[in-house]
Amino acid sequence: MLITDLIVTPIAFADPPLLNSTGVHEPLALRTIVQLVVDGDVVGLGEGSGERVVIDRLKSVRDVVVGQSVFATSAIEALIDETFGGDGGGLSRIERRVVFSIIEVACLDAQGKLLGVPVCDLLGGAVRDAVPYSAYLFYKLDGHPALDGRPPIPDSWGPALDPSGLVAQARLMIDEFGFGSIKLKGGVFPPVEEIAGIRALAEEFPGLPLRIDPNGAWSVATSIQVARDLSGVLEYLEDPTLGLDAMATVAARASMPLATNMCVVSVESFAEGVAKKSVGVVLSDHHYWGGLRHTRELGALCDTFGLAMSMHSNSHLGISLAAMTHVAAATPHLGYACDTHYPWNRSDDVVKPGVLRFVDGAVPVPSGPGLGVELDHDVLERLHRQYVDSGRTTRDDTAYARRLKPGYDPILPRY
Ligand code: GKR
Ligand code: MG
Repeated sequence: MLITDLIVTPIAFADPPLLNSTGVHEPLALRTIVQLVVDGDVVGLGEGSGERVVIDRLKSVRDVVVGQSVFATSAIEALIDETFGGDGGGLSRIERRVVFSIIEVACLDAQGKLLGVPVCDLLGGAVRDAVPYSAYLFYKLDGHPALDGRPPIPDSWGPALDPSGLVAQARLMIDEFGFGSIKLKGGVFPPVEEIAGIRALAEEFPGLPLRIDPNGAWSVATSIQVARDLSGVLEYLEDPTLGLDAMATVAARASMPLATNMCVVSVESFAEGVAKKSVGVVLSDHHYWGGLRHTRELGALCDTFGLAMSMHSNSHLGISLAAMTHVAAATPHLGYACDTHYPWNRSDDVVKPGVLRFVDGAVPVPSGPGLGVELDHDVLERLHRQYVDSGRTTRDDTAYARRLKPGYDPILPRY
């Protein structure tokens, strides 16, 4: 059962103008879809970053991956490490794992299809039938404004620039998806305004766990103040400030646990984060941690060192959602509803509708072989064309924000 081809297709899909601490989401988000062919017949799917550098690296390992057994993911990882590590380019472990993760997921999808079992069974089996996700709220503009001759791009979400806009957005999401917890992407407005947003959500949705993530936009002093103000209101506070030391200082004074997808991001930073007591919750992400099996290992590591585990996301489509759902289902230690951007991007999904659905805020684990989702080749072709026509090769929220508001300064910490 040998890998006979690796097809790498960059795509671009519609994304609303979501605000964060570094700028604004552009009208198109970039992603890469991988089709890994086994014995010229079975195709495993993978999805990951659409950054040009990742696409180039994926293409450059094609010859290394082709000819390997689809079951030999450890050997494939070693070959990718050899290609890019040390003398082979000196890439960091995280950079190598970003490449490997997309290929590993495609291998697991193909393995599942060959064996007639779902991917979660290849990870030890599901410990939950459905994976809870949280409503991921963003401050947002009322559609992408007209720019350089391009007409405005409206969307159905409406603006969210104050507490009532956030509450309206949460209502839309919860009504449609049934989410049982809420995360707010912060770091956009002065903390006092974002605290008011969280309080409005707490009032409107009593009992729903709440989180805020300003992506390091706050100083240590501001983070401590916000932690005090929101004591008893947040289930966790995500990346209020930057770096393991600053996070440790805040963690020592905060009543709620601190969570991160920014300062504990690898095995190396994990050890340092544990020693410094920087965080209480690690946000896993199979795209960065090296695939589904390494994510499960991260669960065991967190368990061993007394840390909780949740899951991070970035703009993504259904292949990633399926992979996230399988690994979350098979990771006993994962104890919080996971993040997902899927509601923002689902209208442009590359997988055929029907399998991925939200029931009371949770995605039932797909039961078909492999990831259980099917690629829609027409949509793939359309999104690839969109990618080519856009001329884009990288995500740059700051550059886009500056085009909308000249002089925009993303300096961190900002408050
Ligand atoms: O989509 O703007 C965004 C988020 O800010 C994303 O880029 C982050 O990586 O969601 C992520 C997070 O939790 O930090
Ligand atoms: Mg985060």
